Amino acid sequence: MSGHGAPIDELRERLRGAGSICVLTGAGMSAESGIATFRDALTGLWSRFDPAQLASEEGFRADPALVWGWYAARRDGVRRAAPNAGHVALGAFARRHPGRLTVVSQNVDDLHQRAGNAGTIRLHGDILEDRWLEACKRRPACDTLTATPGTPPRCAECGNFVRPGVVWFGEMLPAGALEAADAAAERCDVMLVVGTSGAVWPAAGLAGRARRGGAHVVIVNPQPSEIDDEAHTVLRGTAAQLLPALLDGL
Ligand code: BV8
Repeated sequence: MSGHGAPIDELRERLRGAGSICVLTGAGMSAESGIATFRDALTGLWSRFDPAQLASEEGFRADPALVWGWYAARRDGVRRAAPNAGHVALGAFARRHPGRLTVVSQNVDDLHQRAGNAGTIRLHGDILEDRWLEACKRRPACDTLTATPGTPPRCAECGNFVRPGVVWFGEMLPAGALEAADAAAERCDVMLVVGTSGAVWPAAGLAGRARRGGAHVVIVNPQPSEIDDEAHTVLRGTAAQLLPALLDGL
């Protein structure tokens, strides 16, 4: 045995033999890259901002400058951040074992992609993407790149606001993303649930779907989460510590 300690060694054997592995990630996956999580009491975004006020269409319409400013600051943070050892371990495993690993993320950053998991299923969109608030009625549609700079930028032709390409509360997830995530959860032999409080739906439901599909569900989180009951194994540690321990060398 490689001396990672019983649960890790057992899980490594299980992962070594797993034909299909699904990894569901949340904000905790990017915490060690310096991106604030949402709920962590002191440092979390929600301790300083009201999600309904900032991550919703109503909130944006009520104060476009406030919400755009908040996303602009988070975008800068994402651009300055780098994938951590957890992202890197997932990217390296995917390179060694093409087609065996599916990453499903709630995160709107691009750290999984930058670490080599180009096929990451993005449940909640992409913070670096620009979209029109209203669907542009012109044909061809106006390009957000031509928008007049501002907070937020606006269309010079029709005054339409630019908004970030994320899924706001009350909005449907991107077409196909939830279906693809459901399918990956359903077919996986092992699901690693990394760095999520399990508070946001329908993403949180994927752990239960994997368990009901017969998968061995493992939670990686230094704190208890709302979906710990779905896990067969709970590892109290961080993404950057435990993912290399679980995957490196396999
Ligand atoms: C929808 C993009 C159809 C924007 C986000 C069923 C029950 C209850 C409510 C609902 C339900 N179905 C729908 C709802 C409503 C709502 C919802 O879930 N509300 C919650 C708050 C109760 N869901 C929706 O609105 C979804 N849309 O359902 O559409 C519909 C529409 C209307 C009505 C019905 C149905 C859309 C949800 C997506 C919202 N957009 N992000 C943006 O980023 O600004 S959600 C956002 O918050 C993130 O993407 C993420 O998903 C979530 C934060 O959760 P986590 O990622 O888990 O992060 P958190 O900070 O909470 O926890 C971090 C964890 O990491 C902690 O546990 C911590 O211990 C751990 N950790 C810390 N450090 C580390 C670590 N772990 C490992 N390593 C470390 N180093």
